[in-house]
Amino acid sequence: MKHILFTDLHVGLNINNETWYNLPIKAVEHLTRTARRKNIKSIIFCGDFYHDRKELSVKAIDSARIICEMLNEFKTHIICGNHDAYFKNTIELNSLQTIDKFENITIVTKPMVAYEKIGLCPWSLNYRELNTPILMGHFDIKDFKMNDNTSSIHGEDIKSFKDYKLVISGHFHTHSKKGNVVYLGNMYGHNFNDVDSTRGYWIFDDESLDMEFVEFEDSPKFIKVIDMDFVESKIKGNIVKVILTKEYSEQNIIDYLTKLNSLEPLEIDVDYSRIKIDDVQMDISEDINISSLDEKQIFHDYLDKITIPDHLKVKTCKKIIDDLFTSTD
Ligand SMILES: [Mn+2]
Repeated sequence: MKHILFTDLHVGLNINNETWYNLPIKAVEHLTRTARRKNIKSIIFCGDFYHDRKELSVKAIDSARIICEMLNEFKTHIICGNHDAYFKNTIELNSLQTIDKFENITIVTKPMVAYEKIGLCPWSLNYRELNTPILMGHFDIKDFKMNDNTSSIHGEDIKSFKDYKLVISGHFHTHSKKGNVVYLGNMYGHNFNDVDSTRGYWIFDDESLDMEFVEFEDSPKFIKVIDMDFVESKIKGNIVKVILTKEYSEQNIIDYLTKLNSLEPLEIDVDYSRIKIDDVQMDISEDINISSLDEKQIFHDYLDKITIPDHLKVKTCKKIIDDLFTSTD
């Protein structure tokens, strides 16, 4: 039998932004279309349906309703993840109660067996009683990739799962595989830890244990642009972080950002903090006694020797220095 597997929707992520409410809806539209086309009857979700553990916005609840109405066309299991639970170490109080009213959707808040061979286990509960060849859940296992840059250092040992033929998990958002354990990876990147990576969902055959990846392309990508070096086709609809490492004139930066904006990114964020200002070599002969110089004069000399950005005037800078000295007199 075939199933569609997906995980970590995090409905309600980036609470004030319409795109982020539409994204999980578009993602589920995509996978339900695939299920219909391939005549797949079962959908299993591996945890973290909602994003915020403490409170849900009206918009998040409404997005969840739209998503569940689509999933209800199939036999769907939604496993409770850590983000769905109010407390860290127990899922007793969880937000999935808001979607526990659809005829064909089973909310998994206790370990259970589905289709005779698949054990389903929510966050923080004991899976060991599930004597099935396949185990799915929301597990915290050591030494797996958490995102594109870091791996988990805490969590359970992979050896605890050795009795299962295959373990499939949500929780870490980057896809990875080690031994008999597979982390699915989420449907779309959530932040700049997810730069340039491919995201989507899986078609799983519970007899052959084959997993086929289906990319969900219709999501904003996180793109980093260093200085002014960018590929025009990568900007549209994406979240762009421009990291400036060199000095540019104000006009230069305005022209550049206007050009970038005309390519219709979803968001642009400019990081000015990494601009390198060249070390200034003061040419002071050894026989000058600095302490004898006027402090104001030292600043003026300094300003004469350095190259300041085009949009600043040396004269204005000197005036500011003078004013500072006057005000502290
Ligand atoms: Mn998650």
